[in-house]
Amino acid sequence: MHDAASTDGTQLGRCLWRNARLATLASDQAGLGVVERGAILAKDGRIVFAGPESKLPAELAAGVPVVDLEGRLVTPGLIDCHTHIVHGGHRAREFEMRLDGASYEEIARAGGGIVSSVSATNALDVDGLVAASLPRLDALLAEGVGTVEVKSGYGLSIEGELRMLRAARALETVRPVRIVTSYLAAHATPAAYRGRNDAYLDEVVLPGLDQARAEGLVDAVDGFCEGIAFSPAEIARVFDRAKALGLPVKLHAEQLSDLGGAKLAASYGALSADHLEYLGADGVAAMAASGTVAVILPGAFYAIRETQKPPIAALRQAGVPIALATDCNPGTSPLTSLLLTMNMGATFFGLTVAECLAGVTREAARALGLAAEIGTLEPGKAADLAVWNVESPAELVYRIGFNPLHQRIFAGERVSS
Ligand code: DI6
Ligand code: FE
Repeated sequence: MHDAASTDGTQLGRCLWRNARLATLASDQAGLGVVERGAILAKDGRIVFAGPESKLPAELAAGVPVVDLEGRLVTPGLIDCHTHIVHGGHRAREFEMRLDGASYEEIARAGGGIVSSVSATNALDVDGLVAASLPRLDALLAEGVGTVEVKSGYGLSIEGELRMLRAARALETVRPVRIVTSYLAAHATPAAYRGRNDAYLDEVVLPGLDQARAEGLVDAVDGFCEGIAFSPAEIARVFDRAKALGLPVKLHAEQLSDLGGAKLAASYGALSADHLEYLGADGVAAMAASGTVAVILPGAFYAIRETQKPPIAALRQAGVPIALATDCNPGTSPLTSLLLTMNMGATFFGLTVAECLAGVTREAARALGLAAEIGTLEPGKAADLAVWNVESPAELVYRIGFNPLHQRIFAGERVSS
């Protein structure tokens, strides 16, 4: 983890922020869990108190540096729980092809899409991948993001996938951020294995997962369950290996069609199923039963001009937790704004302000298996905070392309200007 260098004189990880409006997102509170005239006390990078300043025991705050937030809004540090920010090159040419009428699927079947990012990614070493990713990471951090999930999936060879995961881990050493990695070799089949998915699984995906696990490079295992990618049966082979290695799973599911991917993921107790435009009632029921989080990705919906919306009302009715993420990737979602993602989640899919903010904090943490560590302003959680120049939490969702961040706090240290 990056050693956050204190920039406002507070001792490492110790500070009292007072005179603030807190949106705690605490799960035992209705809506945003707003606390007026609130205070947050952190010690050793963790929250020890978050609540009305009047209830803060004086002895607890004795000798701790104090910062007056002048009535500003404080939320948990934002969490982008689904990104592909580590990759080489771009796909602007395909963007033009789609403007000329080609569909995402047609481009993929013609050898474009994910496979076309592979050569640009594999042309870079770890340092090159880190350098290529930093502008995307910095754009996220500038909007108060403190945790980013990063997938492999553009190497499509054992060494290429491991290199991507090493680069993802390296991002934590050069920026004050928490990086969570997902192994996504089952993203697409490289040209050498075209039409031979099982051979690709046997010779690359599964042995690559073993090596990634052995090197401590992987926190979860992901896959792309789709007609242009992998079948439920093929994904099940990857998930069986993940299970044998003691790794949690998640899945790109029902993005372009309903293959029963979310249901399969739920049967493995998946942390999340992501995209879900074509999710059916059986998939909703399976996710509700397993506690699998629905990660909604409006950037991809927008960029490929999808018309089928994910079944938000059914997910809400069934009590399925709903998260939001950028899906930042060069093909279907070259989006590096979690604030704009929230605006899209509300405007396209009818998510409420509270659902959007929970979707990039508490529920995003849940989608990463980190609900005990981050995602709310509660004692015991990491002191990751975002301080905003807004009067109302709704302004964080309502604006389009505007960043009202005042300060970002990571592990109890101010890390932004
Ligand atoms: N679904 C997506 O939208 C991205 N990956 C996936 O499984 C697309 C990634 C790309 O086109 O580069
Ligand atoms: Fe994705």
